[in-house]
Amino acid sequence: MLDSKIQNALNEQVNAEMFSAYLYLAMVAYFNDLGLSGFAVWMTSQAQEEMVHAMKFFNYIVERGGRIELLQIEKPQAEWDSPIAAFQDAYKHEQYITGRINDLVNLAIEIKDHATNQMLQWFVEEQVEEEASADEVVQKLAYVQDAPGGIYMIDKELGARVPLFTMPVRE
Ligand code: OFO
Repeated sequence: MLDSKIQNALNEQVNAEMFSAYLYLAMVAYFNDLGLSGFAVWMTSQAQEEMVHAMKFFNYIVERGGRIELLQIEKPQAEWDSPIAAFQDAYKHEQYITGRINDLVNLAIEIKDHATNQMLQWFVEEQVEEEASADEVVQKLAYVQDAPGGIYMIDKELGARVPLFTMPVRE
């Protein structure tokens, strides 16, 4: 049985993960609009991962006998000034999510919920990767400084990311 405080916090995390998916889908739309299909493929995979994150929290709450309450998902930003601005936002967003995961761990420890703490360790590790992968693209984009040749190369590279599951992607 889940303590009500942690149940609410985990329930809110389902919403935060769904918002992450929404934010990255907004970036998919932005990149498609720019004709950067490789960037869009990369962000589609990222959005898929976020849906998986949301379902991990969802399933955990159910498994522990908790009750899900789906909350309203905030409307994400739709436009960015440049590809690097979008990726900087993705990196910033991942740092924000890391903070949320750390707060959840702190709460689980505070109320001595060892099972939740253990489940959250997967996310602690995942956030290291999430921050690193967004930051890696920011660094590459900073390196090419909007030079069309460089953007083209990065687009090709990002387009090679393999999606988690099949979904219609605009090529
Ligand atoms: Fe991108 O890690 Fe979940 O939100």
